Amino acid sequence: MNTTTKAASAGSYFDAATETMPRDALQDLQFDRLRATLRNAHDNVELHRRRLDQAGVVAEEVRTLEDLRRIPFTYKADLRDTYPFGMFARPLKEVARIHASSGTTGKATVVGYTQTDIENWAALMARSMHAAGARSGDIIHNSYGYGLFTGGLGAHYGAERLGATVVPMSGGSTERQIALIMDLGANILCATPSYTLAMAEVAEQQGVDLRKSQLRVGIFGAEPWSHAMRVEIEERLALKAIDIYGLSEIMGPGVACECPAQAGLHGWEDHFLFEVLDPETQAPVPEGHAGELVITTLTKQALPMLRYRTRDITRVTTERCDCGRTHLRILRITGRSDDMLIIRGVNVYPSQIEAVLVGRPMIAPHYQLLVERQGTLDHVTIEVEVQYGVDAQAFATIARDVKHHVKSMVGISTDVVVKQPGEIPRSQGKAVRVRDLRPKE
Ligand code: DLL
Repeated sequence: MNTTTKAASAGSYFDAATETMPRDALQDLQFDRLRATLRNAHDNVELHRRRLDQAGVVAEEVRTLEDLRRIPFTYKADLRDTYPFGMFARPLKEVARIHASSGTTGKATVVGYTQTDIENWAALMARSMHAAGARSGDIIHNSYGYGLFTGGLGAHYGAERLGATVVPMSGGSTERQIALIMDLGANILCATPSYTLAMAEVAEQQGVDLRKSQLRVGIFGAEPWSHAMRVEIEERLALKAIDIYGLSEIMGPGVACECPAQAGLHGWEDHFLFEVLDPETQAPVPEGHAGELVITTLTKQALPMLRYRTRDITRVTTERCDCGRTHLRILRITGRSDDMLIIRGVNVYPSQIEAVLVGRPMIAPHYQLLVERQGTLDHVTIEVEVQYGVDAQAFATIARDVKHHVKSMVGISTDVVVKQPGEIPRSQGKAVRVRDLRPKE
């Protein structure tokens, strides 16, 4: 019987034996599972076999971090090149479910799960939700999109496993969402942070005070969000806003999740091996320094991933958390390296600009960045929206204020366009923050 099953039969999703395991024991477990993963990948996936053989990596001999670093990387492009099922380590008759992420260019990335993968995923989502503060008996309103996106079904199975009552709402129909949150007495909200703010806005227009709902915890993720956004959400909904991370190539939501200490997301190291590397040199960065998160799956059957280059930029710490959990903490994902803008030599993530905008007087927490090429230089226009009731005479002052603060806090010169309430498109899932109009090279 594995530990998660034990936890399930005990009716609790705090699995102390696993979640507070001493780090050396955790590392031993990781290397045992890594060898099994390497065997699975080597024996069942052509692409992995070729690369591992070329690099001379033999599963049985991988025992140290140096050995780990000899394992070749896997990229999103590998999934596209082997579309749709070329990286599956199991025949389709053993694949119980498919998910896919659309991606901005070309083909979707298709991922697959055996029944055991789905059970592990549900258990990790239940663990994440429990860490966030959700409990058996809670009513969980799930606004993550159902369908090929992993958010909806991932949270759904986790909530059921936790022993909660799920309201499988999906995204959209915002007015109805709000009525159901109020009428059914949801305690936990699962949604993207941007859609949560869109819901808060509609609720205010309807004269509904979400602060008076039964909501206690929000489990928010699937997109980068700043501390300022967290403060805004916590104020407008009167709940504790918890950050959850995941990606379909690795599993879906529940790869990492915050506990109420809100001091980083516990990355579940019994199922995943995390590295933070300098994206250019590929060398490990010292603990606490920013780099690209690289993840190896340790228990996935249908789609084992070796050193997957997530493109997500973050920092990690292995210091023990106040909650007692020993699993490392991923500190807020700043953004994806693909989303990084280089504005006159300064590297900028949209979330850095968000941190300046959200919470500023007179503007609403909805924005878009327009990036254009002017001659040889990149140029950013920030589109912000005023709060309801702000007089048009204030627009020029707001624009000056935003421009000044972005310059002094992020270090880039921008143009600022101030828009009327409702003019910036609202998200129903992942927000589109950047409109990149630069010519494609
Ligand atoms: O977004 C899975 C998910 C669903 C996570 C619901 C959390 C909640 P994908 O669609 O494959 O999967 O997108 C994964 O989204 O590589 C990050 O760039 C970004 N992302 C996910 N969670 C966070 C987060 C889901 N908490 C990509 N903070 C990832 C910042 C996040 N970025």
